[in-house]
Amino acid sequence: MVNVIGLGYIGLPTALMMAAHGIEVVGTDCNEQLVQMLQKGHMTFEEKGLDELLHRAEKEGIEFTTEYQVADTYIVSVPTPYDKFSKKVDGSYVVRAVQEVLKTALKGAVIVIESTISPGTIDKYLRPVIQMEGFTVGDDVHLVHAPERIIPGNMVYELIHNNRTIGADSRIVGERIKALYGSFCQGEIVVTDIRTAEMTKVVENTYRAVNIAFANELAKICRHDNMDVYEIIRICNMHPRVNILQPGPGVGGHCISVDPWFLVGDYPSLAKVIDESMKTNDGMPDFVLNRIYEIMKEEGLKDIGRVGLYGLTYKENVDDMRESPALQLLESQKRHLAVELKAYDPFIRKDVVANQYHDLEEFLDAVDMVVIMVKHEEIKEHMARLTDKVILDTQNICPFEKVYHL
Ligand code: SAJ
Repeated sequence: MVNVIGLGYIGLPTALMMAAHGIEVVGTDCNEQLVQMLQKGHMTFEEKGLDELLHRAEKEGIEFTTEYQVADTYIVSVPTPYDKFSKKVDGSYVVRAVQEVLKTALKGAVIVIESTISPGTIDKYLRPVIQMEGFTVGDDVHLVHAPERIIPGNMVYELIHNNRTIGADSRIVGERIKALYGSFCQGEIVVTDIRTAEMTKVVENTYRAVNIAFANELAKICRHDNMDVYEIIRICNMHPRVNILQPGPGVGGHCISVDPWFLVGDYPSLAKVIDESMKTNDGMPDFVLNRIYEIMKEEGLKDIGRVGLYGLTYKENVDDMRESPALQLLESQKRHLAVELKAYDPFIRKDVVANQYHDLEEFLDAVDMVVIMVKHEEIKEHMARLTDKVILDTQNICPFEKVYHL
């Protein structure tokens, strides 16, 4: 039986996917409200295809509880927040989850860590904790790192089709977990050692962060001399060995905006390119703020209260606001004691910022300038409603002739 610990953005889809493929799964989470919702058959966040997967998993008998189960396999997918000052990962949730697992684990059980951790965490923290509890790694329990790779917005598809990495101390344990993931994963599953698996996860996200930073830097260079960064990237990408990502208002989410800092934190004198890239990305919300002021001046707009941000989530078509560039921009504005901009996001139903609207029409009626922060499908479908607005399009989706860009 597989006990999935932590039913958030990664643990829940993984638990559902395994159950839907005939594996006996119990999902455990300390949040009682969340567990109750799942027990009643309600999804806890919005993601394409997950409702249907929940129903399939329910039919196969998945259970949700706040209790750790007696099991031979555990998948730990609890949060790993990071400290913004030290740039180090806070592994305390993972440590606590593993300590709890030890209380119920069958002899020889495998504890699979899916949570993103900084390279070396398993050696530095988890092995000693397990030993301190009186257990022997490799005999009483086994450790595996199977970093998740799915992208919010396309999780169900990617769970099935992405290649995966399994880091284990021994081939036998690695193959056992490979077979478990192979029950639903059609991609190639590579078995390697734990340190390599930890590093690959962070390196993958760092590669993307550096590539986005390059695009953001190009956007700034092009702004300086009035060149079209999108056209330049488009043409460069026609070269067979060039693949530049897109500039944007900043990098959000819990991964690409966070993981590369682990390398900077652990190797400060070596990780120079990564450090600069992260600073470039982190500076983008302020760059957008400056663009707003420049454009307001150019257009003779005086009232900052009639400027609105479209989109509060960290990217399109998800309801996740972690490290979102829009929130960073509003925070920065607040620090400068400025009147906060108006804001609207179709995915955010609770009030999370001042001057927030919950209806697109009302939002548009209340503003003269719209800053497109996120390219949700909704705004693409209602583009015609923006014809009488001054537009700063940070996502390059607006087809009008007169549009301001980054
Ligand atoms: N972004 C840009 N320009 C781009 C692409 C993205 O500015 O060309 C921005 C997005 O708007 C967003 C941020 O970057 O704010 C990150 O979005 P994303 O779609 O690139 O990635 P995430 O954070 O949703 O998911 C990433 C994925 N990692 C990689 O692609 C290497 C996913 O596969 C991982 O599972 C996930 O991190 C994770 O949990 O680690």
